[in-house]
Amino acid sequence: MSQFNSTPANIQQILIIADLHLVNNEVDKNQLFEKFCQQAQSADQVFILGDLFNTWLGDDLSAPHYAQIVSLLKILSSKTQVLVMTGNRDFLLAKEFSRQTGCKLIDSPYLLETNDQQYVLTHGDELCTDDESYQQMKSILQHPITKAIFVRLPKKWRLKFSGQLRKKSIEAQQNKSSEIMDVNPVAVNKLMKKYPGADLIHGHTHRLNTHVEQTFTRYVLGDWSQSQGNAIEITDKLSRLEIS
Ligand SMILES: [Mn+2]
Repeated sequence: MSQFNSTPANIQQILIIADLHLVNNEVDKNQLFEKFCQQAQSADQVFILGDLFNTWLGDDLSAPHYAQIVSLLKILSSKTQVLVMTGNRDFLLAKEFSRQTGCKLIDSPYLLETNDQQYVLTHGDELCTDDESYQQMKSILQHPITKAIFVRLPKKWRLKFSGQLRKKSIEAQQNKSSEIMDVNPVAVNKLMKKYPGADLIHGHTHRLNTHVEQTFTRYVLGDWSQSQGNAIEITDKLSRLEIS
């Protein structure tokens, strides 16, 4: 579902990140995120475009597991508006996460309107249409009925199931060419036709780059390593930030 969101005229700075794939015991990356959160307190809006967490198996199970990150988000959202889109790793983020962190969950695609420009924000995996087996799997796993059943399963089962799924996904990726796992230009054009004049910002592919197309620009966010993160900053113009 599309959302139309006017950003108030007094917005000075918007920060956008994606694909941190935070893991509870990866101390360095968590510290990098903490550093980002401190810098981001002075922003007017912060967008997280999916896969903030490496896995999210339901708010009841994962919120306590990621207690440190949850508290960082809570502090950040007390200073600025934090808008979170789910990715393919953390698509089970839900109401209780939102309540505990003060972050607002947003649907994809999200139309961000500033005074100067419109941006379509999305995680990006739905644009990887060449990867048919992935899309098939996604339509099953992220179906509202599947999600409703999964979050009600005993915690032990959920942990076991996600471990098996992860193993399968790693195996599947090894047999796919790198083109298949990138966005499909036809899918991108189809999306952008609905938003004439807007530019696109997405993550998921971990291929940090800026692609100037005929009618729009596609900004791809990169993933975060243990020693370096990246963000897009929108003020009266768009620029890239490095977090290290
Ligand atoms: Mn992803």
